[in-house]
Amino acid sequence: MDNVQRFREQLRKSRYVTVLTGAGVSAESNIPTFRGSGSSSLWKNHEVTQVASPNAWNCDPGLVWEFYNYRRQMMQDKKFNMAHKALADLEKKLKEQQKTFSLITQNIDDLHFDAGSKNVTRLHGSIWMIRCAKCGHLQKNRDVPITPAFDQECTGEANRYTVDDLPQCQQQNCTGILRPHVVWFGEALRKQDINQAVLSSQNCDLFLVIGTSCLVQPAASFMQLAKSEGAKTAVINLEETVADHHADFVFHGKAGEVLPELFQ
Ligand code: BJW
Ligand code: ZN
Repeated sequence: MDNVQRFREQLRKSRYVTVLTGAGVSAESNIPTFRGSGSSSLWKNHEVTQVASPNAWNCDPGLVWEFYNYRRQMMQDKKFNMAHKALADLEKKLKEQQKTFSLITQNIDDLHFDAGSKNVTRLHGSIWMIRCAKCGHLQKNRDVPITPAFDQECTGEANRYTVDDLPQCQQQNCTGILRPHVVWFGEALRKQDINQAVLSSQNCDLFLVIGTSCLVQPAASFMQLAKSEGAKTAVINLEETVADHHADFVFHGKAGEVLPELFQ
């Protein structure tokens, strides 16, 4: 039996499947990854991980908003791809068989939802939600530009925007500014999201790791957690990752091509 057949057999036997996805799943929708080939680690000469940080927010929230306004503009018309679709179809099929499917994603683009996935935990938030940096009030928002002030060409220039240019909280007596509802390095993930991810990692019998470099914690540790509780594990990635040598199955290739074949 070849590896694909062995995997399909494992999938058929499994009663609880948990999937962790990362930026690679959206790469075929033309959303750049953070690391690895084809990634864009620089934006206007700023390291992406430096602009997307609590420190940048404290120093120059206008620059951070210029970056997220650019990302929202870039993502607003992106469509889900064959990888998202294969995962949504798998969830539907397992549900019909009274089995359980959990999807944990590090992606902020919401494309899993667009493809029809239901049981999704967004570990790093959503680019289409904003929250008050002061009172925490959370809301959906798809405005592009985020305020009229951002309807101009990106420059990445420091201190270009003033507080008046930024989106303001509309809650009574709150003077806070609104920020993207995403998780930056050094920030805590939401407790309920971590709890959900831990539970579905511990309880599954098959754990799939798709399109993530497995370098960012705590997401990177969920596969080990699943494995330590007895789950079989599989890595699907374009390139080799640090998780490969811990996995029972490794498939190198584009998620949009590999997943439909594996889930046949
Ligand atoms: C394809 C493909 C195709 C391409 N098909 N594949 C323990 C030890 C050490 C450090 C820490 C620790 N615990 C916490 C930390 C600190 C930190 C961390 O992990 N640092 C590491 C770098 C070491 N973690 C945190 O700060 C987290 N907070 C936390 O844990 O709080 C408590 C705490 C804090 C501090 C210390 C201790 C505890 C928060 C992490 C937040 C991550 N935020 C970002 C930005 C989100 C917002 C935004 O987008 O603007 O999330 S960073 C970025 O990385 C983004 C991603 O979700 C995340 C993961 O990236 P991902 O998805 O893996 O993408 P890539 O680009 O890395 O990989 C893409 C992969 O796809 C590649 O492998 C390609 O080959 C592949 N690929 N095309 C299949 N077609
Ligand atoms: Zn507020």
